Amino acid sequence: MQDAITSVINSYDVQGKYLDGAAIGKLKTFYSTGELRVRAAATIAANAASIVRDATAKALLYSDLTRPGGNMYTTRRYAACIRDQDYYLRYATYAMLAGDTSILDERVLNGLKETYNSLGVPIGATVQAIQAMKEVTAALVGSDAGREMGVYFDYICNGLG
Ligand code: CYC
Repeated sequence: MQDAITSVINSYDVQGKYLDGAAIGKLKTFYSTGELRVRAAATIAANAASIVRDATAKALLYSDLTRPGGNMYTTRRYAACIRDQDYYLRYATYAMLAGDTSILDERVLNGLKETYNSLGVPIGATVQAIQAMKEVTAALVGSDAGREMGVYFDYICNGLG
């Protein structure tokens, strides 16, 4: 896993270069948004269950998915779906704190699409649920932090697509 700082340093290290203006600019942006990121992560942690609940209500409930034959039908599958959304929220929050997507590639997206396809988990509905979490989260943490979280929610959606 990388973060915004190690990603800059690693790329300059392989070139054997000191940081230049572009690198310093990236670090400055990351440090100057540090307070925003930490505050957003604390708010999300304190409200995770309600974010998942509201997004589920917005995107998934009372649809074909929750009726017999749907992928969320039976409490086992319903619970797996809630759990998956909680994974996406938690890992998007980690990635937002790190300012880097590598944790999503390594711990969430690796093999996920194949797993979903083999179990018949609908990817379109999953993307809708993640987009609903993006909206609910932005309403909770404000537009700046919401936009930053949106980068990582969208990254998960693109990785599933
Ligand atoms: C299942 N979701 C799974 C499985 C995995 C994940 C590996 C198969 C194993 C299991 O059932 O636990 C996802 N596991 C992850 C992820 C990580 C991990 C992301 C990284 C931290 O370790 N079904 C729907 C909804 C959607 C849904 C649209 C919720 C948004 O209709 C999810 N995922 C869903 C369901 C299953 C599942 C219902 C169970 C499918 C089945 O067994 O039939």
